[in-house]
Amino acid sequence: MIQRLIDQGITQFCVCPGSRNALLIQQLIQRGSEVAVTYHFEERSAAFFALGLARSSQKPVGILVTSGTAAGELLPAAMEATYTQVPLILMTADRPRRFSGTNAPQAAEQVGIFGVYASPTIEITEGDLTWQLPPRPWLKPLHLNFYLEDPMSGTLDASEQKQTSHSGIVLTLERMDEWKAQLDRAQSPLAIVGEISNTNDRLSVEAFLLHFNLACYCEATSGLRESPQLKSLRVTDLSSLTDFDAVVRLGGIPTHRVWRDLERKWKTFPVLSLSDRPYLGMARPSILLHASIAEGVHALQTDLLPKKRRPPLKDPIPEDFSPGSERHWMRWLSLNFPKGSRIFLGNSLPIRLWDEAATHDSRNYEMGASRGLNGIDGQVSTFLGWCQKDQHNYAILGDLTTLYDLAGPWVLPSLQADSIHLIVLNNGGGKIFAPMFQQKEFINSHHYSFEGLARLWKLPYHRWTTPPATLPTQGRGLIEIVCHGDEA
Ligand SMILES: Cc1ncc(C[n+]2csc(CCOP(=O)(O)OP(=O)(O)O)c2C)c(N)n1
Repeated sequence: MIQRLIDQGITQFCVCPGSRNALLIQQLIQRGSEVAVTYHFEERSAAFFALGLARSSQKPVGILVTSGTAAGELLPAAMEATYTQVPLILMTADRPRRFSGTNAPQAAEQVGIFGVYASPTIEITEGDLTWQLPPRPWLKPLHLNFYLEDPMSGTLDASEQKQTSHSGIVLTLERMDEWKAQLDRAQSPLAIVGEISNTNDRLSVEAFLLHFNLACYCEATSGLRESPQLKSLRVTDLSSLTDFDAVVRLGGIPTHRVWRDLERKWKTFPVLSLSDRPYLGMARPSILLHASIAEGVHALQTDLLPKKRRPPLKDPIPEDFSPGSERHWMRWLSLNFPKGSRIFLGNSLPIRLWDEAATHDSRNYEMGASRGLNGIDGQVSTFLGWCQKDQHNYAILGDLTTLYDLAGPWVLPSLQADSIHLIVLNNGGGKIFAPMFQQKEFINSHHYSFEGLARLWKLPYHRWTTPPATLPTQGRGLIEIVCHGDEA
């Protein structure tokens, strides 16, 4: 696909790495000096950079981004390019067509996303060589949407490759018999609890899990991760599902990698979801009961028989992560925030590492995150909007995530909340990619410090390389934690 663009005279590219567009990036890297590539992490400014480059070189420039909100970030430059007829090629990676409408992780509706500010989307399936760029001049930017398989999931069989829509079923409360029947048939189901935003739903889910003796993995945003009542049912290690024979998803789409692995690796597992959002979260067969969570669990409880209680599972979370590692910091933070704090988790490693390493002691934290499309954009601003007066508010964010929203703290003087801290886990780049992609281009490594950013926004600055005696609880501040990144 990249060669096809080169053959048609496109040799300048601006690239913002993600896992979805990895295959195309690897192809660009392999082309060496045949192509001129710049690497960025912030899609909106990368697109404007591409605009300037195209204007000065008078040649088309491809801007390649990953799926989700990354694609949406190209819109302002596309608008400008439309009215000035600058030749931009908006290249968005996407999950394969069968994920359309599912809200599986990072799956958004990208066809036509730029509306009137791009020509109709050219949809390209992996390996498809039948498409052509239209002849120039282009009246509007071109939009190429590439459907790419998950590079981490191995090869697909032919029928999966051809599938153009998901194979799931969405039921309402009145027609939930098949859902119940499948849960009844399972001997040893595992519940995975994703985001649940209100207390009433949380209490209903907790009662439901207890009533059915369901082994459960509760993510931070479920509000049940530390529930003392669920202690004997809690599963903390999902590296294998061999102890289970079905998955019940309650609440939002889970963050844990195992959810994606259900797509292929564990594809024979029945998956039953109950959520107040109408999304299956996967393309393979599964059943979603789309209902208010409290009503859904109530309806299930009246009909089903409890499962046999499993033997209590050992809590395998070690307490002794290597000092300086990100997990070590997560654990330390989780033990040192004042009880009842509001904690916002950034969308890269922080949300995953919290689930892996934070204490399970009940400290009544209110957890926040943006898991609709898992973007790293706008995280500082979303956190600041979410802060509450008379509460301790903390965000834990990756370094690129923080840099993405440099202008976010502008709003600070308008906020009433007194206690606001931005905690930046500075591991020198997008280290979430380090285990998957060896090439340095994916990481966007840097050696920047956040001291200047704190000064710009008049925030007291703390730089930690080892845990301090106390964690600030009053006032506002930016805390830069310098971590190894060896844990990614
Ligand atoms: C808007 C947007 N662009 C790109 C991505 C793909 N992406 C996911 S994580 C990540 C790197 C984030 O780096 P950093 O904030 O430093 O966190 P770390 O990976 O080190 O935890 C990127 C680019 C995304 N999720 N959202």
